[in-house]
Amino acid sequence: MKLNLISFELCPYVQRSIIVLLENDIMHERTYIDLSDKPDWFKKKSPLGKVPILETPSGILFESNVICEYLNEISGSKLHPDDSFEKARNRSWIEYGSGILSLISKLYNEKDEGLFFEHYDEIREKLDLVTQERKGIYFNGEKFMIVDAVYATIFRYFNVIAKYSSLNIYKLKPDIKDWRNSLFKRPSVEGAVINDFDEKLLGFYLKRKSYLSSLLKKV
Ligand SMILES: N[C@@H](CCC(=O)N[C@@H](CS)C(=O)NCC(=O)O)C(=O)O
Repeated sequence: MKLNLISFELCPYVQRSIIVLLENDIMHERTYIDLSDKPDWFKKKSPLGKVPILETPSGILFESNVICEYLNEISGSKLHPDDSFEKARNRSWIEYGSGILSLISKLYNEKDEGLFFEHYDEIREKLDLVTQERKGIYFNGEKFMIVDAVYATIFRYFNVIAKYSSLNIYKLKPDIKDWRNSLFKRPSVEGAVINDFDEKLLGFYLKRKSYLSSLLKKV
């Protein structure tokens, strides 16, 4: 079955889909587009004008959660717990992760120092809370699942901030750091982004001319 994921290099929702593709060894192609210059063919294919979209022989799918669920289902459903309550609980925390992604965009656009640290503390508290739900090296224990893919993409933002500034969200939070470290040992997580992702995300952060931009410098 031929699958093509329409992608954007820096998108965390694309990354979660790629992680699920890689975890399931699903053969696929990826077509990267520039969101600031969307091709006409993309506008016709994507009902929301957003990535990711998944082209399948049966048609187009959009919304990363739906794409991840579909990819998981066609591969034996191993990236969700079997138990209905646990599966629903995972989905709850996946939604929570998407909420954190919205806060992250507030964070990198914020110009005011005080408000920046308000967003930062809110994100740190939320990450602390979800980390307390973790039952082992991964969210559900010893098995990596979709919920882990979602948080890996969140941690990647803070890895880059810690690399290019003195702001390190993991410093006072060893549990969050442990989860991050377990996730970044997975080839799927490593392989979900382009080689020069860190530099490109740094460039994206710097362009915002926000408070975060002022903290970052190239090393
Ligand atoms: N809820 C959507 C969110 C996807 C999303 O926001 N994608 C962003 C890139 S990360 C996008 O395509 N934005 C459109 C734009 O920038 O014009 C999903 O989970 O797939």
